[in-house]
Amino acid sequence: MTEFLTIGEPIALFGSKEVDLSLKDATQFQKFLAGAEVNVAVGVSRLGHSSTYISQVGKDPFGDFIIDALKKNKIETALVGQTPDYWTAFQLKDRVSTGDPSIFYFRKGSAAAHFDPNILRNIDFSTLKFAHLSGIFPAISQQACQAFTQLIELLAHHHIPTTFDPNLRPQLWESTEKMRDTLNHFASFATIVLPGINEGEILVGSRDPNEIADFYLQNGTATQIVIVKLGEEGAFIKTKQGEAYTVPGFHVTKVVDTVGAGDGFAVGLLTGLMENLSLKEAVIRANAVGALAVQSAGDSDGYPTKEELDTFLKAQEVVL
Ligand code: KDG
Repeated sequence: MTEFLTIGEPIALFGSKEVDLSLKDATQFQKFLAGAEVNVAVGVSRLGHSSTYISQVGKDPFGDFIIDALKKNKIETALVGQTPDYWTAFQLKDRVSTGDPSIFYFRKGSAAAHFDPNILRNIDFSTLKFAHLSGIFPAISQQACQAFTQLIELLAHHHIPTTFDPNLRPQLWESTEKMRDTLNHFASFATIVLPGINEGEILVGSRDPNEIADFYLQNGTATQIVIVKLGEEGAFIKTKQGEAYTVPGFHVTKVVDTVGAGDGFAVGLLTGLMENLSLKEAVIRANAVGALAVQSAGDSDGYPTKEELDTFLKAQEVVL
């Protein structure tokens, strides 16, 4: 009985504490909860909305750590299976003074990749206001991709609006063409499509936000809104009704870690819409959560509580 639902692969993340040292040489790591979709569940829950996460972890210390972390973040774990047959995924991330960190995954054949589709039978759709989907889960295995398709059908059947973040992970796909065709197909079922500008270039073949938006608005009968994430520049929004505008982002002076900003954007947007903010206000909140996210080391550690968000917006002289 929650307002929000997402499905994904959770990952135990070991973030290096040593700035500008390669993963080969780093010796000091801090453990975090990670995974694009779980990040969104954490942020949604932190802003006071009940949230369900669907996945499967191993019966191993990382799996226990993840279930514990979900519970600490008040996320419903009834639909997180735990299997003794496969390991939970983990990843290493270095710490850089500028740009994006490098990430090394240990996830092939993971417990989530062997997701048990029977878990989907126990979803309670009755109180759901939104579901968030990303292009990572269908990329991790054929089995996950089939379950993802099944979930999309169930969500459509229950008329649950969905956001879709392509979240390109080329290393998980057999080819760029397969990635592009599959993700554009899944995007066509989403109410709101959330590509980043660089992802748009790969998926649509254009860096023009308007052209990217037009592609997705024409691609899917379900798609009502496309929001192209422009990083620090903010976001370009276009609706099926033909409304189009850019909402500028917030300037951040000290970036600690860029990973998790896109998921933070989804957090702000989804919670804003669940609280009946206008689309423009929800995107301002999305930019704010994205800006707060990059100021902390873990993926989701910078996501704000309602109070922290209000303080940030007040300091920026924004009233929502
Ligand atoms: O968006 C953040 C993710 O990149 C990170 O948490 C790990 O899910 C992950 C992935 O596949 O990259």
